[in-house]
Amino acid sequence: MSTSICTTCPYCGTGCGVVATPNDAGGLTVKGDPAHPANFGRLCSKGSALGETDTADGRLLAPQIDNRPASWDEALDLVADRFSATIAEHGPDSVAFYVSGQLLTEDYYVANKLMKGYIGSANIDTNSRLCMASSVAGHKRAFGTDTVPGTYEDLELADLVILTGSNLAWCHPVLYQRIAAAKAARPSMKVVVIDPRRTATCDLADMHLALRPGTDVALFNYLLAQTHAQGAVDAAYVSEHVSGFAEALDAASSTDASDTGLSHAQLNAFAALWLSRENTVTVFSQGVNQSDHGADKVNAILNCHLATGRIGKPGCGPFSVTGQPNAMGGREVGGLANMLAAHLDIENATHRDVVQTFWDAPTMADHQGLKAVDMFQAISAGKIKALWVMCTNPVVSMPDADTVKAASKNCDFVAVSDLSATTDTALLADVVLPATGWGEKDGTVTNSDRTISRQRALMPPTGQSRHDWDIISDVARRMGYAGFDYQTPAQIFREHAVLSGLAAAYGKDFDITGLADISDAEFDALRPTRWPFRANGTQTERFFASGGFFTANKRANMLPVAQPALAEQPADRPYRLNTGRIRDQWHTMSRTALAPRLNQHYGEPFLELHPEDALALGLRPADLAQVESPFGAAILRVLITDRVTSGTVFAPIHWTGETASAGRVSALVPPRTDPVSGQPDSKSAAVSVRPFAATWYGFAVSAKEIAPYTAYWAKAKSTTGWRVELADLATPDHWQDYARDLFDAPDAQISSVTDPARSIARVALHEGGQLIGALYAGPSPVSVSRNFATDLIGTSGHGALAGHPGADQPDPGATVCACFNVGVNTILSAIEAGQLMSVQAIGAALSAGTNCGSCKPELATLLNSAHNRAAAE
Ligand SMILES: Nc1nc2c(c(=O)[nH]1)N[C@H]1C(S)=C(S)[C@@H](COP(=O)(O)OP(=O)(O)OC[C@H]3O[C@@H](n4cnc5c(=O)[nH]c(N)nc54)[C@H](O)[C@@H]3O)O[C@H]1N2
Ligand SMILES: Nc1nc2c(c(=O)[nH]1)N[C@H]1C(S)=C(S)[C@@H](COP(=O)(O)OP(=O)(O)OC[C@H]3O[C@@H](n4cnc5c(=O)[nH]c(N)nc54)[C@H](O)[C@@H]3O)O[C@H]1N2
Ligand code: SF4
Ligand SMILES: [Mo]
Repeated sequence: MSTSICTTCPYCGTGCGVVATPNDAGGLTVKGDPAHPANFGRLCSKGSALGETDTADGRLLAPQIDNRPASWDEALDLVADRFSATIAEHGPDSVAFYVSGQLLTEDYYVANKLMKGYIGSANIDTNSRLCMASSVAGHKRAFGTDTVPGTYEDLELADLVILTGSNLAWCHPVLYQRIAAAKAARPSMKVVVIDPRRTATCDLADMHLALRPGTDVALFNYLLAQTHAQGAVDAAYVSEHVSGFAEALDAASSTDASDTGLSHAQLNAFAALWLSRENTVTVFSQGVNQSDHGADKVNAILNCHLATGRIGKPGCGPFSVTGQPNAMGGREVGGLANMLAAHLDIENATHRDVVQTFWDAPTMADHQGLKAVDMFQAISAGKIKALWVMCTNPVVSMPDADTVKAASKNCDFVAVSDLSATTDTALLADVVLPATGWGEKDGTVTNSDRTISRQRALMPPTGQSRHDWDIISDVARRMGYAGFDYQTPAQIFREHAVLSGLAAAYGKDFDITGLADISDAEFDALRPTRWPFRANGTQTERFFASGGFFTANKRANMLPVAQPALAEQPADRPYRLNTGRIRDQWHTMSRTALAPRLNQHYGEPFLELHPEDALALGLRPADLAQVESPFGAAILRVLITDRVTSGTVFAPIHWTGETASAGRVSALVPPRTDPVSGQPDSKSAAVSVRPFAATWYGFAVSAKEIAPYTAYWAKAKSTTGWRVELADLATPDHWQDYARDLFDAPDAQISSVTDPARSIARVALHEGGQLIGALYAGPSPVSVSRNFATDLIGTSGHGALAGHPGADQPDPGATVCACFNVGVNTILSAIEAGQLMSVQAIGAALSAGTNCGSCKPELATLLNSAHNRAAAE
């Protein structure tokens, strides 16, 4: 009998507790931890697939130098030597670390200590710059420190939940489910979704405000002005605890709410809800943060909560939800280039002294380092000559990604710590260091509501991989620095906890001194703990209900914020490109794409396009679109839908050079940032869209991975091998030869049906009586049943040339429920046949939606569309 181990999901900032049990097959059985306060046993589709993604597939097993295996000694010496030599010759600011909100707190702490205290530069920035920087800046301006005042429980206690710029149903599915359950139990609770796009989250909404993108300030300024006009300001709270009310109100009153594009009726109804419900939580995320005025958007929201005193009380507060599992922990250790450890300020000489003395550090960075976008520009310009990337894939995720790619290629020295050597970034590195991954590492992460949880090792490291904190400490020692003699994560955690006490003495919020002398055994057993957790044992659930802000006068600041003028779309790039996430993939897919069932929801990069725009552009369903901006280009499958408004398009961020020929959408995004936070605006690139002039389209299934060289391809791991979408600008002369080449199967037996005149070809390849590959090609997007063809691989391949199941085997269609692999056609026919009226009824009939529940919003949409159709008939 294997014992179960409690750990934490490595994906979103919800920070769900997971109970993992190694099974006899060498894998893991994963369940939600019923005792964890983030999820109380729930998991979403990504969390429930952790057992499948935790594989040695694709893992880098030993360090690599210039693409050849090397010993740890050689690799670490090289990193240490190149950093030391660069610093000696060009100074500390000629080197940089680019790190990640997916590092554990202990890894992050050591990286920050090495750069800021020993190398003496603040050129350490993190992918949280692309993610949370505007919220951090907004919090600091309003509260004096980067504090998230509320807790998850507030989402359930609220009478009104406003979700703005957040697709919670897909991005924080368990929080969405918690709200959905609370609303079901207490229907008087209302939900408003503010998003230019009609997302899956809208299924829970009593009101969806599809505001014109980039007009959140106008909307929240309107709300503030209305709050005042209707006499709903909490005068006592404002007079005791807030500065800047009059100026903020002035700015709000002179804002034109019509900028939002919403009708008077919508605006009034929104204000009426807000005014009628004292207990309000406003959840915000990337639709707010990723903007060239993201910090102002944040402060516009905070202003409304401060003016009404709706903060820090049960069921009340502004709530910035973190994206990555340890975005919050990264902020605690000061992983951003403009922060010091433990929420201390890098501009403050006293704070710097405190940290330098505590670290016994030889030096201390005395000015801010370069923020992510500036950092890669400095690399481009040759000012930064040595870069170490840890736990992030900037060649895919940074704006202006092609320039980042060129910069990474041309930089004198690049080291990458990752699980795999084939990420787009690792491919360009001089040295790739194999890090241990989830399931192998030990340490802590902090989620969106300040709860610190343990990630625990479930198995030994894969190959020769080592923990990030250990790799960093080893390089530090090789650079000749004392102070990195760490043996365990517990030791690092204790140091971090002691430092938090010094910060608390300087009036900071982050205080975990209650854990400062935790023993190794207690660290091992640590249960989820919310900070602050002070040495005297006191904990703070919620901040600021009765003031106590971390500013000099202890008052919060309301800020006058103005809606920037709305940008005109240039005539040659008339579409505004919004980018974001899909339900079953995590970022650059290095882990989620390992689980076939997570690849079935969407199998290739796509572009959501409004029907009117599609008509004007001559794009039909499933055509390919060529999308361009001055910074780059992408080829994406067109998904025609009125979820987006005319003039705007949406593309997911997940596809990379590994998974598609031209799917890196961040290559289209300009390197334009918020001047306050330095966060890039990833949601508003101006792009042109036109049909991609394919002469043929294809779909292939293959037992082994193939490397197509068509102008368009996208590949995904399937249950039987690989599935690949293809298209090209010239049609092959000989389909059989082409197929042999594509599948790299010179000796396979071939059967085919081809019609050269119409560019139609169906080719099946067998080896040893088994189907090893099939290619379906035609002059328009091929309508072969993807699941049917996939299932034939490894069988005799009967029916492969037909490309669809016989009459007795209906095509299940695209997968909606990833847990039970239930397709859209199966669900629609069950709705029709069984007259199912509710999501629960679908669950009872097909099990769909009964495990993780992530597909429930889609089931609801299918029900609605089926019932609308029935009503219309
Ligand atoms: N499945 C999945 N979940 C994830 C992740 C993942 O990769 N996959 N990543 C995690 C991470 S790191 C993060 S940061 C979070 C992000 O979580 P979210 O912020 O919820 O996700 P996004 O899809 O980036 O963007 C949210 C919404 O902002 C909207 N939006 C765009 N422009 C505007 C605007 O001007 N105003 C408003 N109000 N809305 C706008 C978009 O239409 C989009 O629906 O998700 C986390 N969870
Ligand atoms: N256009 C556009 N661009 C965006 C966004 C957007 O909405 N639109 N969102 C932005 C946001 S919010 C974020 S957070 C970023 C995310 O973007 P990235 O951080 O670039 O994406 P990931 O795929 O999560 O990269 C993590 C890498 O770390 C590796 N890894 C996993 N675990 C470990 C570990 O324990 N140690 C080490 N050393 N490596 C590990 C993985 O294999 C992977 O290569 O993307 C940003 N980019
Ligand atoms: S909501 Fe899903 S991805 Fe996020 S922590 Fe929970 S199980 Fe993991
Ligand atoms: Mo993020």
